[in-house]
Amino acid sequence: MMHFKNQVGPENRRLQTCSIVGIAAGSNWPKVGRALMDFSTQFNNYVAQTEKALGQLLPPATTRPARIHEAMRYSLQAGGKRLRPVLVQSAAALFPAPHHDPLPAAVAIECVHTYSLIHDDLPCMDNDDLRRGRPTAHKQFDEATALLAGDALLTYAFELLTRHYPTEPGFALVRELADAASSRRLIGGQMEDLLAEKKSDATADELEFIHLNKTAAMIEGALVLGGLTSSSTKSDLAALRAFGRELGLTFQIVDDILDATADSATLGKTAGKDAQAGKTTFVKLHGLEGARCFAREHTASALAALTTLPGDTAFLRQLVETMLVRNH
Ligand code: GRG
Repeated sequence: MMHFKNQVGPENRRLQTCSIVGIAAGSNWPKVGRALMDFSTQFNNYVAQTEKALGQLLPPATTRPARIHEAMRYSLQAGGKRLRPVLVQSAAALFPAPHHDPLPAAVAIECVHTYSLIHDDLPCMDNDDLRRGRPTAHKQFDEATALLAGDALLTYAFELLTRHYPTEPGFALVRELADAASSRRLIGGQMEDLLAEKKSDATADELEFIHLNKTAAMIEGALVLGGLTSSSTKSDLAALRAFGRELGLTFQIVDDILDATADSATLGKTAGKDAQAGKTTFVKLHGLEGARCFAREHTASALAALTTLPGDTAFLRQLVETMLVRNH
């Protein structure tokens, strides 16, 4: 039985009864050859813009005290999918000019995301040795430096927003990012995750809270930041948020599936940790096939949310379809 709250309409109810044959079932991904090329070129383009902006917008590694600035750059420039910066840029691109430059907002959210990864890896939390294919920040430096680098990245994100958007839309951007990273959302999701881990029999409701906040909040936030740097309306922002919520849930369910099925080298982080820790995940609650079915269901909801947005949504459509079949 599927306990995860159904967020959507009739299309999803159809998917709840889908015959599950594999993670790509129901997706038209393999059929989109040419579009796939365009999508990956565009994705790589957004990533390249992000890398360039990171290099330019972060304090130089030589800034005194060099150790903290080296640690900030070490974790931030270690790669990663750059999903959130890509979402900021692709959401902004939906709307007609004039635009504010979305890149400082893209870098700001990547700073907050990276802070959360550094802190999540600390011995007092997940105690992990590997992140983005490299030793975690506390392994490479030391615990105190890693803690401070995370703190510094979080603070720096807001400095960036106020410096690059001193008038409009600075206030709205700060508020959106603060909300996504807050004790009700990112930190709240992490807190419930830690509590759930201790009892290792979390309910579907607890799992929903954790994923909506620990994972989906920052994905929603990225899309809304992009919309705010552009000429979006209130209803566009609501649609971006709805899309982000469903994309975030798809992303997390696939993350749970990968943790159970992929190897550490492919993931660039330690695989199989969830089962080892007896953690409640979509896979534990619903089994691999049930989790795959849910991932397809939330993909369908994300695609439905896109239909109310203006502009060319092909990139975001392909992104959610790619998320469903990603292998890392
Ligand atoms: C410490 C406040 C605080 C929060 C930690 C990020 C996080 C919350 C925990 C990491 C574990 C986890 C599975 C989080 C869910 C969100 C998620 C899948 C993060 C990883 O994001 P990716 O895959 O990472 O986009 P890269 O490295 O590609 O940027």
